[in-house]
Amino acid sequence: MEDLKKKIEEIEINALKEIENVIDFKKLTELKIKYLGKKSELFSISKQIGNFEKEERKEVGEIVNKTSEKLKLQFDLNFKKIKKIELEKKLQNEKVDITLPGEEVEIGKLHPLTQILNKITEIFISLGFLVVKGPEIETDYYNFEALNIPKNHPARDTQDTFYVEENLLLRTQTSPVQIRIMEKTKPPIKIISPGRVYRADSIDATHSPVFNQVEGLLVDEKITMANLKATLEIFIKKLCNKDVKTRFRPHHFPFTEPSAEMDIECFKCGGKGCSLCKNEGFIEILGCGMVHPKVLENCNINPSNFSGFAFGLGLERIAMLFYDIKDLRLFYENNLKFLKQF
Ligand code: 2NL
Repeated sequence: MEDLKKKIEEIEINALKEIENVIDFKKLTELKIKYLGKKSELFSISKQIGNFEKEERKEVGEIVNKTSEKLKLQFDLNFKKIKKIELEKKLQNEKVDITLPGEEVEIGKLHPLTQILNKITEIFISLGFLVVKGPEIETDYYNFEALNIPKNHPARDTQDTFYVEENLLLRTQTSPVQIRIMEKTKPPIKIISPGRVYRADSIDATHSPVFNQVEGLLVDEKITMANLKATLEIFIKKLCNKDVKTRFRPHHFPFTEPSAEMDIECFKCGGKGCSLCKNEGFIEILGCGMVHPKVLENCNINPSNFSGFAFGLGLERIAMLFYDIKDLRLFYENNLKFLKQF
């Protein structure tokens, strides 16, 4: 009995000594099996407890339990120590040097055409207009017929318009979007319709088969040319951020009557005459007019009760003027050297 007690004490002392400085996971696991596993001395002693007298059984049992608890505790402590060391190692490896210079993130920006479009859109929204979009493939009816463009008009020629089928074409202006709105909306109507339009042109410095247009339309009771002029003058002042002289020249469009083109005083020479305005002193900005009564009728709006004005401008043309760009192709080439300037 006393021998056994001594034996257990020895096991404890040896084990604690052997465990003490082990901080290797594999080694510690092996030692745990050696001292506490199914083949350990302590386990085989606990198996023999049954052979002792009742009194001794209790005593030996307590000692075996106490020792194995003590060893378990020491193993746990060491395993924790190993975990902590490993975490510290990991953190050390992942340490970030916050004194290193940062990597520059290149910030993109909006395309010059988008910048101009956003500015135009914001101005008309501030005046109470809604922005509407529509299909780029249109029927002959919405692109021409409803707009009072006669069958023999040159714009309808296959030389000028891209046809998909006999009756389907790529829209040549965004007016069809507005026709669709007028068909299903009772005035007042106050809208602008920006978007891509198509013409069968060859590409050069001032022509492209695809370009962008912004059209506007206002229909209500008692709308006159005075409303047209006031609205477009406010628009151009806001776009140029200053008081600009305007000029309305008579013109002809099949869908407006009367029709006009609006010019602004040349911002390069201030009206004296230069290369930009071709010695005119004025630069053409947009086309406009009072919506033709036939167009209103086509949309089931009675021209005796309602009238309206409309206008259309080419986005690329405006952008070229404002940024002094001589070749429209630059807008479509995605050359960063060009785009970064805006
Ligand atoms: C241009 C200028 C213009 C319109 C577009 C329009 C739209 C409807 C009814 C009447 Cl739904 N007019 N749009 C009006 C005047 C000029 O565009 O240079 N176009 C070839």
